[in-house]
Amino acid sequence: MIFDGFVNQLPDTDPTETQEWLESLDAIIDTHGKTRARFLLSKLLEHARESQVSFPATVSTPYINTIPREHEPWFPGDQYLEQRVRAYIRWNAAMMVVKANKYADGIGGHLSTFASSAALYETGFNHFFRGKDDGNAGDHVYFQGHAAPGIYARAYLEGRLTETDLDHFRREIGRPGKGLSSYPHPRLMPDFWEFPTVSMGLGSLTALYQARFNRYLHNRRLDDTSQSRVWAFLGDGECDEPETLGSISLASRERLDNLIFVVNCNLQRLDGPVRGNGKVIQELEATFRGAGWNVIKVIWGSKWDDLLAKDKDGVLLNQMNTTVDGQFQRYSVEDGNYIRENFFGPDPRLRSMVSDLSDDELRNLPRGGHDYRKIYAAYKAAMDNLGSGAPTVILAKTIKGWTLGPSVEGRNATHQIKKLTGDQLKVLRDRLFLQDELPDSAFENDAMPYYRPPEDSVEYQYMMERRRSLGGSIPKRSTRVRRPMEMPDPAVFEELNAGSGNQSVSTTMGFTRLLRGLARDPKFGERVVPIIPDEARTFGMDALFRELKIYASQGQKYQPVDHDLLLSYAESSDGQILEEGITEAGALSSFIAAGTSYATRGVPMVPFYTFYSMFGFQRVGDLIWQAADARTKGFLMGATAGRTTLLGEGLQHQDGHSLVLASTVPACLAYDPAFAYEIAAIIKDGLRRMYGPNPEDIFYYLTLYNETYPMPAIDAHEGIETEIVRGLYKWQDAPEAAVRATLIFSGSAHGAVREAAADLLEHYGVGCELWSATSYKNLREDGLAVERWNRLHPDSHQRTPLVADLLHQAPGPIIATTDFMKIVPEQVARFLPDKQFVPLGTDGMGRSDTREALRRHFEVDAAHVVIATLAALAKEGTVEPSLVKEAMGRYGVDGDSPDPYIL
Ligand SMILES: Cc1ncc(C[n+]2csc(CCOP(=O)(O)OP(=O)(O)O)c2C)c(N)n1
Ligand SMILES: [Mg+2]
Repeated sequence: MIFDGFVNQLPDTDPTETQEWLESLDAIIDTHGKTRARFLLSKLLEHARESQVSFPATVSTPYINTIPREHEPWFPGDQYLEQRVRAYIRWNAAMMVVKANKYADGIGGHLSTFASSAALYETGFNHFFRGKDDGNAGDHVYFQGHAAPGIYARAYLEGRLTETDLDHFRREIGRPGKGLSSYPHPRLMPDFWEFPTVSMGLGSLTALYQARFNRYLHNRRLDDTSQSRVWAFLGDGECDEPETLGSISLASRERLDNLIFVVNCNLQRLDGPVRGNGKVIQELEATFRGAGWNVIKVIWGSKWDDLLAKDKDGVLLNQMNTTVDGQFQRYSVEDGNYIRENFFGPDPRLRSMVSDLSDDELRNLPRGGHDYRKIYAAYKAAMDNLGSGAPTVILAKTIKGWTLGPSVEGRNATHQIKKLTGDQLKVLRDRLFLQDELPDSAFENDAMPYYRPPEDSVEYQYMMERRRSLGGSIPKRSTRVRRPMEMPDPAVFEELNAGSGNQSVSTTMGFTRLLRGLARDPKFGERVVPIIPDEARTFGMDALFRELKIYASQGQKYQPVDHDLLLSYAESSDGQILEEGITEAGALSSFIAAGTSYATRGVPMVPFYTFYSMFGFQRVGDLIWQAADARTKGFLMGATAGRTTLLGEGLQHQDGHSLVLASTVPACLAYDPAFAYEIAAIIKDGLRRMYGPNPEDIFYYLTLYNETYPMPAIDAHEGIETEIVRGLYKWQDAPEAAVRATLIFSGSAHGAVREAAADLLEHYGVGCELWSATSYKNLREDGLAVERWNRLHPDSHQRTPLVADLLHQAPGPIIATTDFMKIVPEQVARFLPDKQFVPLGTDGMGRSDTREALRRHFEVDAAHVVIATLAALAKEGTVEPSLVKEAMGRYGVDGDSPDPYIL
């Protein structure tokens, strides 16, 4: 179809020959019909490709297996033993969910996802997935989140988990690290799960970038990743998430033949069919093929091969091609007679094809995704694909809830079914041929038995031998360091401590300087991973292009337009910068891959991901949550921060709430530095906490502003760096004055606050003490911890929150000004009950205007700090209330101007 009208434009060098070919085709259509004509054309294309006649790939193929029976490799496993092991795992996976819901009604869990994908996983476990016990990093396997029970069930069979552990599926409290979390969560089971996947779409996206990051490490000669494959197991419903398919073209562009997606196409999602009126496998095939992937369809089990071989007229193929998924789902729940009448029935040629099959045989014609030989062939082809440059997707057709019995299998409600009655359990047992292992007596007194084969059984021995030969059990998370990292020379931070003298610079520029310094460090430098989503010029980071180079797996095949400039656009296959283009989701996935490299590869790396702060927590908040789950380390740098500092950009660019959102992520330390030396102290301490002795699995969020001003030098007294990182420190004592107040600033708000302090002294005789609040999040978390401790230790000496301790002697009312929402400083107000605490912030939606106008609009400029301070002093009775009015007059503030919060 893609050739419509295309050949017309090309000269025909031999029209007679062309005419002969066309007439031959017409003759075929007339005598043998369109099906035959289509077959011959496909054959021609196939032949052309074999003869190296390059031809654009067609995006879809018939609804049959990509790998024909005659090309299937020899299956090296023991089919019987694998089937037994699979039956045990199926049983235990179902049992743990059913049991969990019996003892805690409503606790949830999923039976049907794993039931449909057991063979997909087990073929991987027995023959492909590489572990880490041989000292290498192994494969990276992203398990479909809802299939977790099956993965636990195998770990139980292998002796990694006990029955008590299984009984604690979804009952984690009180068993730190030992309860079984609902889904793959490294945060909760740090020795087991490696990759969080359950927020649909994020597993596939992060897997893709993991495969890319492996290549980055390899090309930069930091780790040999050539043996590691990335396997990502996805649901077909999950493919509707934009994150799932949104980056697949990157995988082919980057030639990620180390990446294998396995899509479990059970044709159902939670509520019902994924594509009742269409064919999801065909749709996905076209999408992935169009994006340059190697697509392997595993649709039909072996028993269909005989039928297809008999399909001389193409009627079966036609029926396969034209039956929609909703109807296939119907066939999965109906008996053999229904299938005979409706699928094979309408056409006598089709009907006769299956005349020798009984109804039961018809009903049991398996889907390809339940046929281990077909799966093995597909996985092997994906492995052999290494070197082709194309990533592989395996589209495996399955039945949701397979083997779980007629009340569950293929039902629309199957995803939500969590309970099975005693009778249903016996049906499952019989279906899995476990009568010997689990006789009726095993179910007496409502018992719910697990089954584990004895260690001297051939099944157990076989299963363990398979894993041993593949490098040990998985999933297994390890923090064993394979390539230790050295910390940077502390001198690199000194430069920022000196300040900028009279030169006006921004904190963004200060950070860029530090980043360059860190990357230049002879030992530590190679571990720095600067990540930017097409915004380097905005942040003034383009200066790093030439020096650090942009990572480009293919190198630079062109002469850049700015080649003669000092700061030209320089790409290189061993470049250090990940210039991601316009994809915050992709950039964050790189952040996760780099920031978990200490565990996934045993090679600590330090990502610095710098982005438009508005397009961070707000845009890709779920990925940031996932980063926390994955125990990612590194620095998120929210540049162009603030709702008034970023002038002119307006409503959808000016960020006044990323710090609020950051406060929702426990593993994230959030800072709002005002000065370059604060950034230096925070990053220095962050590196120590994340990568030093006793490392913590945390990451940092720092705001960076683009407003320039002379950076003050650090007040280099003993302990200043500790004061900065704890969240609040005194920046300037109050001058001698009769009336005094305390002004706190953070980030770019320091300008208005310092100006206000000067005005307050000059015009109103108020002396202000100035404090810099680098992290209200830290202060609040400390306050909450102290409050909790006091509540639970009523007999002990009661502790004081840090913020109360620090501000104990701060004079007068406290006015806290931020370029973020008022709720940011307000986080600590409750811990200062004896103080009048007035937050000034930028609540409301953004506007396009100058900094000055914006600060006046949001009432965070010097005038409003003065007014708020005088109002608070008046409330305390320290100054005359009339002073407030006087100040409003001085600054031209209209008391009846609209509230900026109003839309
Ligand atoms: C982002 C997100 N949205 C919704 C859900 C809730 N959810 C869990 S499983 C599921 C259906 C999954 O269907 P599919 O991807 O086809 O997987 P299957 O279980 O059929 O293999 C949904 C909607 C989720 N986990 N993540
Ligand atoms: Mg599905």
